[in-house]
Amino acid sequence: MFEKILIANRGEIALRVIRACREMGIKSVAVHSTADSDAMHVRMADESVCIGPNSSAQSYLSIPAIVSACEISGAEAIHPGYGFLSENASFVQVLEDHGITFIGPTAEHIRVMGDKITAKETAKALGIPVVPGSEGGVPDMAAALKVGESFGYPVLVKATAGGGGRGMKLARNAAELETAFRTARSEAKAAFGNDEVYIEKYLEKPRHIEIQVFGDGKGNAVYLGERDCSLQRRHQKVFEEAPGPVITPEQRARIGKICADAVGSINYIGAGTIEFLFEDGEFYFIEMNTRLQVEHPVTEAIFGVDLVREQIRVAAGLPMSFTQDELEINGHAIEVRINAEKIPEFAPRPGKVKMFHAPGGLGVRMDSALYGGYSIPPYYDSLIGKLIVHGRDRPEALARLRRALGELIIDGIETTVPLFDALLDEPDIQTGNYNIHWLEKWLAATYG
Ligand code: MV4
Repeated sequence: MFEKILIANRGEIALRVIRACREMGIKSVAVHSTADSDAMHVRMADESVCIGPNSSAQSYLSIPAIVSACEISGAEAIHPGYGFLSENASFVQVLEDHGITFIGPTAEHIRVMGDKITAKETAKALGIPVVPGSEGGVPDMAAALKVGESFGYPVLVKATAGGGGRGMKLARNAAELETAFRTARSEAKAAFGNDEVYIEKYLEKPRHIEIQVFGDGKGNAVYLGERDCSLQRRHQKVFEEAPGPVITPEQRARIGKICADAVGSINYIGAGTIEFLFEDGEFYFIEMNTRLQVEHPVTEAIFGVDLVREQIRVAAGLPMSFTQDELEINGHAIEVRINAEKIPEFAPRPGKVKMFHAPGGLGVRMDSALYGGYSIPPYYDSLIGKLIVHGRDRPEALARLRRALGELIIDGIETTVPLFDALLDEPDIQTGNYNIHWLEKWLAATYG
């Protein structure tokens, strides 16, 4: 096992990894920008290294700065958290060249899944159901119109280099497709330096269901159920739950086995998430994320596993500490993302936190790097905490969420907490009756 791990991240996820290290008897090294000298992850780690100025590009995204910090501190492995360098194949390649272990998948698996066409082709070849659409990239307008003709409208034009909703254009007929194809191409060229696009049948009212998978890199892999992350605003998740409120045990077992067999067959190592659109009882692959996700705690809650500990174990060449047969769902978990933002615009509101009090009690987990007197810097993501509740069933989890939100105190800044108080009053949220469009529609109806 590693003696020392460097965490190439900040905020709550850096704390999450430090905590796993400490329980495993592994020393932790924090890295930080000058803006983060007083950040909690620096205080909580065993050691820390300043890696650059405020901007992410010169600190948390700087490969040379992070590799130097790793060599200076003598850490043998790097955990990337989520975001930043977590899905950067060249970073993983550089670490390999320096004899540093990346706690995550191989550069090759990251590369394949980072290109949305190769990801979809790979998924399809591995037996995962995909959204009907073009075979790979669509080279020109004539080919685009042919796809529209054969699958029927509406269709969605997506950028190969996109993902997370960036560079998508909807077309409800051939005339719209002419515009959509052209603009998708030029926007993709401008945003990603790659104008390749592909086309899919547009699903009107799906849910976003993602399957958590985990592999040991030696052909063994498991699935840990699904998360329903349909409640999003501008492709940012807001509220996530596990299990999915409308997924049956049979649907879960079927898609889960397909996903676990797929990642096992490619010797996938570590945590992965296979994202699907779910409509009328069918799953349609859209993307795979080759990292630990923000919302991983809801899966940890219902399965009683520590996913970061498992990531570290398999990176060190050890087996996973459970088999598929030992994994059983226990109750229901919900996560809400607390952002330093003013609703309803979701405008960033960094600033000084005068007082912070985290809720507690049975079935409550607060992952946050806040403390009273902390100044949230304006340079990074506005996520400042995740409140995760766990109950024996969904109604109990919802009641616990309302109770925990009542105990939470974040004074001095505006946050998304009032949004969750309002959401909990909604019958559709209470019954789980929502899809990927529900939140945006509700925000428009509620706040204008
Ligand atoms: C789709 C879709 C409908 N049909 N693909 C948006 C983010 C990216 N990961 C995939 N996205 C979508 N792809 C087809 N063929 C609708 C969306 C979509 C969406 C998906 C998940 C969660 C929220 C969403 C909000 C708008 C659109």
